[in-house]
Amino acid sequence: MKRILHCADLHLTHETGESDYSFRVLEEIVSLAQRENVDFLIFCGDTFDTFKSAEVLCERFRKTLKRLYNLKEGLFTILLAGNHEMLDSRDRTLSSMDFGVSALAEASSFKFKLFSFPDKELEFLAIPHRSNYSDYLEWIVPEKKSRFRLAVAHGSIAGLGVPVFDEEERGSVMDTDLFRRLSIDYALLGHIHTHFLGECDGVLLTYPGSARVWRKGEIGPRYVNIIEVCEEIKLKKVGLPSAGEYRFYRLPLTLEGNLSPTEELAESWGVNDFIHISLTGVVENQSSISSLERELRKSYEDKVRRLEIEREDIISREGISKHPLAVKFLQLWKEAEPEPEDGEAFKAWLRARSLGLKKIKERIESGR
Ligand SMILES: [Mn+2]
Repeated sequence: MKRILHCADLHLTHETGESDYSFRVLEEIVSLAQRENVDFLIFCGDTFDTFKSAEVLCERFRKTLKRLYNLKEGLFTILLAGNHEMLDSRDRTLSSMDFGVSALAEASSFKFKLFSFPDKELEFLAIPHRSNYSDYLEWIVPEKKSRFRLAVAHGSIAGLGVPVFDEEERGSVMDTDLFRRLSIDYALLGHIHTHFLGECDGVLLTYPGSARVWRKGEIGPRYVNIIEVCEEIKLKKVGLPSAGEYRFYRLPLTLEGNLSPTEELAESWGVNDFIHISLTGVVENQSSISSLERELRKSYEDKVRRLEIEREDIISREGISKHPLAVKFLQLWKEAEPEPEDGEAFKAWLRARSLGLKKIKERIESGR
């Protein structure tokens, strides 16, 4: 039985603030590779956030991997270039650097490359990232000789229903026909930051998702795939606690600028989490907001990796609560109060106050 650790989109960065965090996740991946006794460690693209990050962090990366080779004889590692390693590269290539990997796969050297391990009954077809793969019909790929052929690639897949995050993820699309045509049994992919496992035309495809929280909105645990190859191919996703989670809260304020009673904050938070709070609502004056923000920072800043408090969604309008429209609205709103135990209804009710007051503010200001 052979074992593979498949990770992607780690986005190691040299920028202060996230650099040590991103490396803690790499260290966890290396420890996991050791614990799972893997034969192959595959970095499926966007391992570095930019070309510059790859340059700055190359040595630190090599040193982090080094202990693995000492422990596992015959370990084979592939570092596949994604779109991010090409950012700001200005035609320079990764091959001028020593990452300490068994194979570096980038588009400047080849469109694809086959790595065969006949004794292990498997082969990898590495397809480094490109903006366009439409010439794949002309590729002359050697016939499959091993029992299993696995693709290692970085891009989106057309028509697979993979949840796409933004325009960047939508780019550089591969056709599933490419995998079928190249006799791929299993495609190990990077680029999409959400874990995904699917099948198309008999080809299994998987994205581990980003190995760390790279941007706002990447909710849920971060994963790598551990793949076992024996009679068949088995996959398990393994969580990365050091990556933490991204958690977003929209907290409605009262007219006086206090927090409304909502769910208990911080109950489920971990030390590696990125907490993003957006304060929202119509308030009488802004002055109380600064002290509220200070209070939130004091209570939670040391408990998590990163705390971001956003105030853009707050609208202030002095004396709004005295306006006849608002008085009437707030009276009706108060009458509709659901039981606080009815969590969702209660949140919706708090939201209704903000929305109603916003509308009233607009009316007052337009002079209607
Ligand atoms: Mn990425």
